[in-house]
Amino acid sequence: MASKRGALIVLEGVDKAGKTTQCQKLVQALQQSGRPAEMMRFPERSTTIGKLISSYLEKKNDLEDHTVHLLFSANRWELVPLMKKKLEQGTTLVVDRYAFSGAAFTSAKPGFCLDWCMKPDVGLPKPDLVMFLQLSPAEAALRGQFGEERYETSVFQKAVQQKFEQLMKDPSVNWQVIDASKSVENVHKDITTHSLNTINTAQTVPLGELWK
Ligand code: ADP
Ligand code: FDM
Ligand code: MG
Repeated sequence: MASKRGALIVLEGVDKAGKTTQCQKLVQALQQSGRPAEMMRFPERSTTIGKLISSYLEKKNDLEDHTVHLLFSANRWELVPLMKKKLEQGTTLVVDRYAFSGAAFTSAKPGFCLDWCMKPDVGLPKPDLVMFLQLSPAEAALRGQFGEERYETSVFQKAVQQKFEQLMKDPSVNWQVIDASKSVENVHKDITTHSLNTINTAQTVPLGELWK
């Protein structure tokens, strides 16, 4: 019997949009309703590559810009066998950032084009749904100060937002823009509705390949 695969669901958005909060709530809600679900995040800081990335983000070491871009991508590729296994077993994966952050953040740096930045992630498992948590810089500022990590400045975040907007024009990806300015509970309701629809339809179509 062909068992039903899980769905690959990604949350993207700028700093403080509520990605981590909502990934956790979605996984909890899916599990409570009897649907196998697990959270993943990128970067996954626990691997050897992830530790290099983490210390780069914490500004404990510097890495050349192309090099760190390829490490972020490698950090996704190293998790692909596990992701595929879980999806095949019927577990829905709820992922906090993915290749879209990869392309948006690096291409916001001087001297990088979006096209080059997307290349290393071509062929990754394609998300069945990518929800972009939309929040204005003013509203994000109300949620607290920027942290100490690399990229956490308003100028850079605005450039990243513009790159996300370019990526969202790609009709080969199932983008849903979510109004992240609502309350945690109301954002959760919107995200749950989209996710349940996707979990049902993912069972009838094979997992795709990103940007191919
Ligand atoms: P991200 O992972 O996108 O950076 P977080 O989930 O860490 O965002 O949330 C950033 C901050 O904003 C946290 O303090 C969180 O409690 C708060 N927050 C998250 N969602 C909302 C919301 N809908 N309304 C108000 N505050 C929120
Ligand atoms: N980031 C994340 C990248 O620059 N490239 C990537 O491929 C990914 C997945 O890492 F500033 C950046 C985005 C953000 C940081 O922060 C991760 P969080 O708070 O762990 O999401
Ligand atoms: Mg987060």
